Amino acid sequence: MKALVTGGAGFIGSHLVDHLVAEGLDVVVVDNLSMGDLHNVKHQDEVTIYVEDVRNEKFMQQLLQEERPDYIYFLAAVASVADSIERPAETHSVNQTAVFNMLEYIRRTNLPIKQFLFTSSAAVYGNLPELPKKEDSRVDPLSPYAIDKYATERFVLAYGELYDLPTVCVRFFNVYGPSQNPSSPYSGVLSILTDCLNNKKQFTLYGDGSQTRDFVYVEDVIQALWLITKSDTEHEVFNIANGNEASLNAIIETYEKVAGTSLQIKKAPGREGEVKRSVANIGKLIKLGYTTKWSLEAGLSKYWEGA
Ligand code: UD2
Repeated sequence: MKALVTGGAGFIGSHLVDHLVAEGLDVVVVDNLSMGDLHNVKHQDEVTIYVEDVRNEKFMQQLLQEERPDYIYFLAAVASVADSIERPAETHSVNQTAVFNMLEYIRRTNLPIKQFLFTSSAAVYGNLPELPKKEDSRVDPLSPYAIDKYATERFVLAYGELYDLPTVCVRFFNVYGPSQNPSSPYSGVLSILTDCLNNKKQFTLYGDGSQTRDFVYVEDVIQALWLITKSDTEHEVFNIANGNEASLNAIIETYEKVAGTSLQIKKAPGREGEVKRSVANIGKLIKLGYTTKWSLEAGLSKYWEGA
């Protein structure tokens, strides 16, 4: 069995690649290294890596013909709401057009695949008050990023139904863990907190810290992705989260305890378009056998150990 992972040198992608290699699959990675890093890929001698952009349609078509993957995990994305607001056309070309082009090519050429998994985001839910978010909760995508993710989900599912393709979508909540790049102000807050605690840097807290998030350790995310693959599920959407709501203040307090050091905090106004509360219902995943192995404290301890 062979798996193609786009974005396989990125944060979540590289953890997925490790897992797929351990499961005995042949793994092919496409990554343009815009956020990813080849050092993230542990078993480079066992993985075929193409440093390429998923927007290079000709290249991607040739790759599919030559490699003929059974499983396709589409993780390549500009994973930033703020970027999508600043550069909507460019982020659209990655977050939607590249995925659409691949699906269309698979349809036109009848390429046999076992699963096409698209990674979407909790961003699709926007700021509506219903909590916890279920996969069939109302959506309210507010940014180009969220609109691209939601619209692409719909393409992926419609292609699945209309052309009998084995497609599935996941919505990541706030994923954290080793290899998450802290270099941009829009990087995951836990990668920034780790960097600040480790290097005695000042942390900018946007808002009063009462905003909540559902943080899920990357190993649990990989567990979820693999369960979805093994279950041969089709035409479904799954939340991938921990199922617990924690405020940023509580997270900071827990992380300070874990790290045994205190954070220097500078307060700043809340970010525009910020989601106030976020937590997932993970019942659908649990039905597939998902059990969260990492509480926030355990995940933070493990993350801190390696930092
Ligand atoms: C997450 C996703 C984003 C999108 C969005 C949908 C990540 C990294 N981002 O954004 O891609 O799917 O959910 O709603 O998972 N914060 C600070 N200081 C900092 C950085 C962040 O106070 O230096 C705050 C930030 O204002 C927010 C919280 O920490 O309230 C989490 O921020 P984040 O960027 O990690 O994730 P989020 O939920 O905004």
